[in-house]
Amino acid sequence: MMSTCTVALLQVTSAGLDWAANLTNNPAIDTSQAWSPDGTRIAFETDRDGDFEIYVMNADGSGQTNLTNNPAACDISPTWPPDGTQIFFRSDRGGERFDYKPYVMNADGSDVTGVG
Ligand SMILES: [Ca+2]
Repeated sequence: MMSTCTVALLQVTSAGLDWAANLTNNPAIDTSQAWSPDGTRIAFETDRDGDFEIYVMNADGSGQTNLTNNPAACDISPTWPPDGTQIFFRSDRGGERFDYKPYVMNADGSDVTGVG
């Protein structure tokens, strides 16, 4: 499935797609994987719902959870701060399509806040 978000994801690499496909076992594009600082969880972006969202899963691929759950925006590029309590990501939810701004949320997807 190619969503409109996909067109803007120039950073997607074939290596990243292969890696994510093996672990998530999902035909959608799963990429931008980011390990939590304690090595127990992996955040990633996926268009499996027809729109890019930030998901998190356990290191063995179990417990895949949609954190951003916002079908009106592209949510991409998750990263963890050193304490692992939050996830930073980029989203165009605040303005024009593909005008990505930085956001942060708790690691469970709550309290999404714009950064800067
Ligand atoms: Ca989204």
